[in-house]
Amino acid sequence: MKLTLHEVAKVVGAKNSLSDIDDVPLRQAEFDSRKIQAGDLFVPLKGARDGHDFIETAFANGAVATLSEKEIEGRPYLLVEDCLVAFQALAHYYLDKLGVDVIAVTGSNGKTTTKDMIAAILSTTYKTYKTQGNYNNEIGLPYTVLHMPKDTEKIVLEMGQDHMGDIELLSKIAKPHISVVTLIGEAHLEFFGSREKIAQGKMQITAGMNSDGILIVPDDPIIDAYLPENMMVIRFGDEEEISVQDLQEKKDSLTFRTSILRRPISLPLPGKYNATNAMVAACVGKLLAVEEEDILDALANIELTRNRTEWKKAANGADILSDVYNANPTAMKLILETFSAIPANEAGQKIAVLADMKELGPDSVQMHTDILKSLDPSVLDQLVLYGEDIADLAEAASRLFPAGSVSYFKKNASEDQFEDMLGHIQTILQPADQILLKGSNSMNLAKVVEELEKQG
Ligand code: 2GN
Repeated sequence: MKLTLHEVAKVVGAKNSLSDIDDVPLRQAEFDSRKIQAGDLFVPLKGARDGHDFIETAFANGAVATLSEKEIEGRPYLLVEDCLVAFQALAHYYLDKLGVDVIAVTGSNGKTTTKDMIAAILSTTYKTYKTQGNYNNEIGLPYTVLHMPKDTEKIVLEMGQDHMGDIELLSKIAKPHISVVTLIGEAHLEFFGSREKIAQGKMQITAGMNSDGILIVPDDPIIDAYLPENMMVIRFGDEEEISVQDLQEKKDSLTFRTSILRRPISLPLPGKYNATNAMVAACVGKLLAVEEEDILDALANIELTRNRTEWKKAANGADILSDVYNANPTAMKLILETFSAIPANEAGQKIAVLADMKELGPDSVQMHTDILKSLDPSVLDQLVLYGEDIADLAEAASRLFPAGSVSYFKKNASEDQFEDMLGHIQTILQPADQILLKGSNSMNLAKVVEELEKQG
């Protein structure tokens, strides 16, 4: 990070005096005290727990300073009204300071794939950085920005929405030059209530754009009402100038033509939606003057980061919400809230499979048990808990839920009931169900998802 402490103080409007504090260069900004290294700035955010409780751990791990909403004795800190607002202001400033060109991507499915494809194409020609994992919300986006290398020229930012207004905020922080909306999804998989609302929320991606902005959107008429008049709009789809033609699909690859490029595009991925994603990515490449040769090369060799928070389908038809990326109490509460807010399918159950969150320190068992507040017996039909520190949660939940709806499977140094858990899930999972899976990477829930996808 190319920022010093006093520079940050100015940007966030620190209310305390810095006369006794050295203006040191900052290495990185972190909100999870487990990630703090020597020279970092700690940003205490309110998640499942208040980050201010972990300020001392952050200093023990090497932080040189912290943001704080309250006064602190004996440690360098910057007093601010709201640490999240300060964090976002800092990201906004940093993009501007480094003069980075911003490409924003939103959409229901395929935003991660499209983001990866755009980044792969731009990387052939420019120093390019992109959103990592699912860091696409009001915390993840500023985090991504502050973690980009100092020589970044183009940044491809994924923007997710959980509530109306989320994308407006992200767009105003990032001020995109080019924005892509990949798809307006199905209302039953998001909790906006209607496709109109989903469309409206996504189209707020223009909120932070100027008249030199370029918006790339599907031909879906649902967005017609939200098209901006003060910037260039490019539409893609079967009846548009930019469309997928002569699509040839094989088992795990495809080729197609599009008016954007002279030669056909080859992709080592199946699925018509991937052709559309690649076409849109090629379009961004063209707009930013990447050679056709480089665009084709990048797409032919594309490697996707597995998105672990998108909806998937089980072989029996059930909807899977798989999220095994962030192992912390906040992420677990957030995903439970998201999952619980989505209406169940007709005659379908809602099943939550939760596994241990690792490295939570001495209060780990308590932090697992606190998850109880996010478990609603009137919403969740089945609860499957797996691990060691999660055992007390299983105990507490079985008192709250109807008999037979909570099951616990052990995993500790001497015993692992993984196969029993998998068998149990396969037994209870019906075609109309929705199932959430969440836990630390090392708990291997990814394997459960994989099995559910291929079973039968
Ligand atoms: O959902 S997120 O993961 N998110 C990140 C951004 O992109 C999108 C997804 C998310 C995570 C969000 Cl949105 C917000 C927050 Cl605040 C977090 C987050 O990191 N939360 C964390 C905690 C909470 N609540 S990380 C973390 C690690 N911490 C425990 C609590 C916690 C480890 C820890 C354990 C013990 C001590 C200190 C830290 C300790 N110190 N014990 N005694 N002294």
